[in-house]
Amino acid sequence: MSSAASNIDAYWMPFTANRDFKAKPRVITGASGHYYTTADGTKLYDLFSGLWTSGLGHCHRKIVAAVQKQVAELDYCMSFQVTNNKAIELADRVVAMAPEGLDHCFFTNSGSESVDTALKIALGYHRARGEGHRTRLIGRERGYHGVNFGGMSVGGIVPNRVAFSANLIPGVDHIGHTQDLGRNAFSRGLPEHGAELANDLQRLCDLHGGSNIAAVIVEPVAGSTGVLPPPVGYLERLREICDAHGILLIFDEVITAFGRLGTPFGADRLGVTPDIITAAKGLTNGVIPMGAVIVRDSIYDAFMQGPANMIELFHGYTYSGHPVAAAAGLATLDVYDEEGTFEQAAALEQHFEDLLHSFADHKHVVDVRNFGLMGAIEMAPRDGAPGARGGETHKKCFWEEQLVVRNGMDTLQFSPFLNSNPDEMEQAFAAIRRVLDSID
Ligand code: PXG
Repeated sequence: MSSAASNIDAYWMPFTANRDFKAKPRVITGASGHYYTTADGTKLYDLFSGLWTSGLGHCHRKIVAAVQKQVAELDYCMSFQVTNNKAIELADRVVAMAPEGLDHCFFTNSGSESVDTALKIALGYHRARGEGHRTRLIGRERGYHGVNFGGMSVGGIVPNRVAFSANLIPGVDHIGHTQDLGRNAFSRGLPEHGAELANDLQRLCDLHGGSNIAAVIVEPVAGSTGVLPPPVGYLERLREICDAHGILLIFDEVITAFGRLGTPFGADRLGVTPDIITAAKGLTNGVIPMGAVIVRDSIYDAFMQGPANMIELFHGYTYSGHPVAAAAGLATLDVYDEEGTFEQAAALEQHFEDLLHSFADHKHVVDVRNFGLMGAIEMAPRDGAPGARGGETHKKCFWEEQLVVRNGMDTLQFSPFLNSNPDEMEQAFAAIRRVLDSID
């Protein structure tokens, strides 16, 4: 059966209004560089670089070639008890790029799996050190850490949690989010006010006893909730409180790793080093699903005790370190190096910031936020119809301007390619202005 004749109803789409979507589907059939194509040959500019994934553009020749070669050479091998050469090589490359002291890498297949793995490693680490009473996990309101039970529980996106509220994992608490429109609206880069919001972690230490807390997980720049860069001094304060109480600090860098902030990791750009980093997306440029958890030596070493013939961490996935994914990862890291991608991203930042902030005086806009190549334009919701304005913008951009823009409710989110062409970026924002001017 040709794809045109397929019954779209069979496909239950993730994080999508299925009925609304299926009434007029937006189906991509091809991609090259900075553009998608649809079945009728329409080219669309991708202003979200996949889903924060594909900073190098789509179907990069070198990554495609590496995947094709690998799949014909070693398609798969057991991931437990034996391994493959590409996984070993990639782990070594990843830790070489990671902040100093984070020297071990565990592979997963997604951001959600990276987060749940990191939480389990944090709990296991304390237990191995004889501090098994440290069981509490702390997340942050509006945080997004994927959709598995651990990540959903430490996450703070309300609609993702409400249906499962009785089944969230126990022993989790949240610090407050950092958005403060009153003081920080239209900040360029890191907002000036709000370092003190990190003291909310001290409040939870006072409440539970810091010695009962295993780990704190935050996105260094919150992405999914609509791009909330940390206030100046905020992450430093979190680090201090964690150190004072022996709590592990986990940075969920599923979005911010691999160049999105112009540096290998967000930790590099922000000058604060966590104990564990979770990553995915840009690790393979989105070409093959893969995630990674990068940990401090002391964490790995804590597990490497007891009889050497025993498994130290009872955790792993059939596809951990999959050779084809690892080959995609190796090629992606090569291209980042060869093309100077992170420097390209850093050089684009100012122009991106100026384009975003040119919307500051638009009648629908209540805030503009940006850091690195992450940006958001927050619009006021329509009376009685939250999300309608954002949804209409997404659809109009797609159908009338051949532009893919992501909205979370009424906030437009932007994840330009790390190697964007400034003219194309300008044209894309000109198209967004036409759309915003045309809607109520
Ligand atoms: N952590 C963070 C910080 C993420 O951004 C995940 C974990 C989960 O990754 P997986 O691979 O399991 O989806 C993510 C994923 C958005 C958006 O609109 C972002 C994500 C997912 C869906 C939507 O910004 N990021």
